[in-house]
Amino acid sequence: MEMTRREGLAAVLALATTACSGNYSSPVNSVGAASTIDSLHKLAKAKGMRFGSAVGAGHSGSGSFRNTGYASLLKRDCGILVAENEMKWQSLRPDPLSFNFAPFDEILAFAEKNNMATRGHTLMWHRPQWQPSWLEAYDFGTNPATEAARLLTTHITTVTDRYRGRILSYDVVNETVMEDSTLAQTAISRAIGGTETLVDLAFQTARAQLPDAQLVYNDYMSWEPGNEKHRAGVLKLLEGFRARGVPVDALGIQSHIRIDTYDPSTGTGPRQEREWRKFLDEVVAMNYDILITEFDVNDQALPGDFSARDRSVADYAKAYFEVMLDYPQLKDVLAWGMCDSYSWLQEFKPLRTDGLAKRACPYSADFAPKPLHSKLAAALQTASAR
Ligand code: 9MR
Repeated sequence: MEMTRREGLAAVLALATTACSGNYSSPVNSVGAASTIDSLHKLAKAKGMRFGSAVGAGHSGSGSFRNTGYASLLKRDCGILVAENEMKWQSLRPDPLSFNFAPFDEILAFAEKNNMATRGHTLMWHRPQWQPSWLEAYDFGTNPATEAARLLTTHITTVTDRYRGRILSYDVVNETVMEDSTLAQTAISRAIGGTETLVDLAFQTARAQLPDAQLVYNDYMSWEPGNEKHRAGVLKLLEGFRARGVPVDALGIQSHIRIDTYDPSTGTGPRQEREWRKFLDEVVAMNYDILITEFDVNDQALPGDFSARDRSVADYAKAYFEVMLDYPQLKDVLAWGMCDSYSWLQEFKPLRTDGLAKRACPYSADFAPKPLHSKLAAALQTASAR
């Protein structure tokens, strides 16, 4: 994506601002020259944490390890990666019998070559629209519960066997709680006799395979108004896991935080900080660890001006990280992409009404670090060690 003149100017201004604060001391137009930009992973590591990002296995013009400019950002800032799509059933399972491992294998090879860890996302994204179409249309036969269990456990054992010792943290189940707090239903959950039965079996199978791995339930309940029922549903699911003795170690908090409405008094968007802390308190009181698995900032409602927008996005994120980093149970922070150009949010409706691109990630289209990058660095620098 080409940078407009206005965006170029904003990048230069942003650089001037951050250069004054002493964080950046070299030109940022060339990734290679920007060697003095703080490494977010290095800052995280000093606190006993890790910083990372999603990455793809697509062509060299996408958010892929094949994109040399993008790969440079990953090498600078990340100690852990996650495949944006390549481990999902949609990518891994073209049909009921085969596995297409090649794209994910390439991501893992890139991570290992660069001494980065890799997370597994996800062994079951439990929403009908995100299942492969063959699975939603599948004929489970005369013993549907048995066939559903066989399909699920075969999938989980095959994947975890293949990556044994190389992937130590999995989003075993992703998004099974609906925004109205009920549990999602799919063809496979109906066949097996209910959503709880399905997700419990997923975690039990993963634990039997990997006694020492971190098993995560991952979801997008967030701190903005409107998430109350979603949060309540997630708490109920987590309570149920504990009551039934299901082996779940952590809650993955996706952290797609969003500025849906613009509040001129704060210059950013509304959030329910008190309620959000209460939610996190309840999660950790049940002895779950927490992770930030998919961080980005949807700036959809902010006025268009780039430099003001970048500051608002960064301020909103700073407020979020101030809360999150208060919890010593948080050790891993992963962004859902490092560069605006390749963010899923560019396609996610509603788009901005002014037609401009969203500025959701730590780096702009030309790989220049934005205020979001320096605020993340500052947040990690002031975090307590864990
Ligand atoms: O960013 C991902 C996008 O490229 C895919 O088209 C989409 C469907 O597979 O999934 C997006 O990633 C999602 C993640 O896997 C789960 N949480 C929400 C993410 C954004 O939709």
